[in-house]
Amino acid sequence: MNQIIAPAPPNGSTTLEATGKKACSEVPLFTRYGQNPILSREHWPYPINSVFNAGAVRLADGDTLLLCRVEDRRGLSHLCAARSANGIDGWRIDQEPTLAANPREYPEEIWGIEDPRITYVPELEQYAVAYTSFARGGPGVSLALTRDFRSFERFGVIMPPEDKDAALLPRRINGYWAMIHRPVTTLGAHMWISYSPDLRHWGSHKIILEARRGGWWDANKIGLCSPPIETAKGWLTIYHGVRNTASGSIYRLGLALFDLERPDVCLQRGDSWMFGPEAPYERTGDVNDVVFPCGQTIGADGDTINLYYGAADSCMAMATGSIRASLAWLERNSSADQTAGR
Ligand code: BMA
Repeated sequence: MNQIIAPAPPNGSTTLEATGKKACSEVPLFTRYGQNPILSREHWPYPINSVFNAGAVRLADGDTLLLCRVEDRRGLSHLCAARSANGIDGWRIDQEPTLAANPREYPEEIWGIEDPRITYVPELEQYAVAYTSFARGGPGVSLALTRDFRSFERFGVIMPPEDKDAALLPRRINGYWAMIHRPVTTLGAHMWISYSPDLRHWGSHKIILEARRGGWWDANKIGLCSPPIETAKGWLTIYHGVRNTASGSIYRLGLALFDLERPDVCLQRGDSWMFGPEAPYERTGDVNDVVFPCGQTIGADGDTINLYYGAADSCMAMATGSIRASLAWLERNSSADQTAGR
């Protein structure tokens, strides 16, 4: 009988352990909720195709609100709110779209609105919802403010096509609002930051994180996932990276840390991905091999990350992680020269 024996590492070789680094598979940073998916089209009070890529927030009354991207049976998306006391089940779903495209007043939305990221802004005492508006020119970034997820003040498109994957930081930086977003330019599909005095006029654009190149998991395209989490060490940021393969794209998640007062400065960037499509509902759906978070809530302990993510563009799932563990993972798994693509 043939026996395959792994060769012993040569003397003096450097193992991952010896360098203090760990392969991503050894460190399950985020743990999937056992009864995923938490929301799918069967839950919906009206006929839809799919529900995915929800923004998330903990409301003042303690409820978790997911502002879900809902794709109707024309293939166009709108946003619909689902509320739950424990953020896992018992969802109370709005009986009709909460925020629907309004192409008459906002022609940039003729093909729908998608992928909201929610930021609570204490100075405004409102939630800022940055979402993708989709029309002939391609996807752009639109913004709305709301106090209650029932009525919205719409700002229209604030970053013209092609742009998406945007979230507002919760406070001004040196007097200016800051928005992270992902335009596609001749330079590629990288993450940028832009600043505004009034949330309407945006400038001082700068690349903050580049897609890597070649064989890397985050070659080709990257984009912000959920809004950055403010920690003592910096803005802890989950981003997605897209690897193009012969059988399609794989959407996986990485971590980066940006300076608190200079959010254009990347302090650390993980080399490996820390979460990717493995479960059946992530591997198979309308778009296979996609995990796509647009929001998280932080637990009462101030450390637990409840990460809400769209799976395979078909349903909503949840995984839990820890801010402390994520920062420690970044310490172990990042190397120098983090901003640039390699
Ligand atoms: C991205 C976005 C997401 C989607 C993903 C996978 O470009 O459009 O909404 O989940 O592709 O299809």
